[in-house]
Amino acid sequence: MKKIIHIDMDAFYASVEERDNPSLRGKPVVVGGPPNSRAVVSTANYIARQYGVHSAMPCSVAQRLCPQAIFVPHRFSVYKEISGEIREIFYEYTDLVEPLSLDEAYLDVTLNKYSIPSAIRIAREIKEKIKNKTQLTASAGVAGGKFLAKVASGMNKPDGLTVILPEEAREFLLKLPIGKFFGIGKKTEEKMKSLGIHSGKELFEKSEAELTRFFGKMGGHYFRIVRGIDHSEVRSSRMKKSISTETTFEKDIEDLSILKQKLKSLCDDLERRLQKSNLKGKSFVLKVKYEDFSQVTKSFLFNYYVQNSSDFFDRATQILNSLNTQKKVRLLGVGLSHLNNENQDENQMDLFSSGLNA
Ligand code: TTP
Ligand code: MG
Repeated sequence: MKKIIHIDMDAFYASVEERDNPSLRGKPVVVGGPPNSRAVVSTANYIARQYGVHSAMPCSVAQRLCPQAIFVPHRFSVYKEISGEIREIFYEYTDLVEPLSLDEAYLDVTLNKYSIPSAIRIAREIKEKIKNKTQLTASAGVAGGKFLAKVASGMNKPDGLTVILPEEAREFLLKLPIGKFFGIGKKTEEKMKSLGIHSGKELFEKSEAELTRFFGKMGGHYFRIVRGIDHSEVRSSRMKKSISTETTFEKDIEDLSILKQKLKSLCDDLERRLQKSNLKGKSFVLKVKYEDFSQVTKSFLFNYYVQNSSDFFDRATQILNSLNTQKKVRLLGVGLSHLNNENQDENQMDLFSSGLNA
């Protein structure tokens, strides 16, 4: 049985702003803006959330819901720095850390650097260290798999520590609303509900064959997670070999200028992913799949590490220009490998082998 911890900072950006500006405390705070603009809310503190303000809502709507809210602009460099600080705390315990965003990560502490047997104790220590180092609170979830750990961390926010023991998992999953299951977004939730599946209980009652018929490959996944079977690995960014993103178009595309626009947004997305994992790479790859499903990948090796879209977009465009223009394009993908984590990789292997020998 694995021991997984999911850590998620509480109202992250907003809490940072309150920390650094005490006059905001006790008031509804919205990070994003300016108010009355088309900009969206990045996050709101818990007071503002009581008025219905939430992430991704247009700021104009947020202001209407909560006219007394104080809007503060982002300070990404500060959030990134804090994110680095909390990751260092995680790495004290294990290198098996999978960050999901600046404020959130999975940790596999089954084997950990201090050989602490209790994942609950580690979670408590990590929360305390985060508090001491950053003056911010985090919520933690502890369970035998990633999915349950993530649900758990959201259950007692803020400053929560929620444990789902293996013997409690079954009952917990049966009661869980269907939209809270991992891999079930808004669309799938609707589809589940139209099939009469509103919670884990009804999901549990469906056969694997039935679920596969309705949901394809994901059917098997839903069948397993509702039974508490969740073997997905914590994938350490320190071990990542490449970072990539791709998109299949709703309609095959012929027009080169449209393809270039798509390529631009893919490159921007790749940049975001690289920044999120704090990684850079040297080998750029463009993947193109055509309407007849034939596929080409072309790569270009930089002699320095790149992370920004502006560094690799021109190169990507050149590659795209050099390709077959007769066929319509079904899918575009971009990626970077030769990442600047390769030495860390070796360190990790060392730590692991000594850990296992101990
Ligand atoms: P979350 O962890 O989703 O939210 P949160 O930390 O603000 O609140 P909670 O206590 O519920 O965890 O996201 C972390 C940060 O990511 C958040 O502070 C701001 C940013 N963010 C956006 O910029 N846009 C978004 O749509 C979301 C969801 C988050
Ligand atoms: Mg959070």
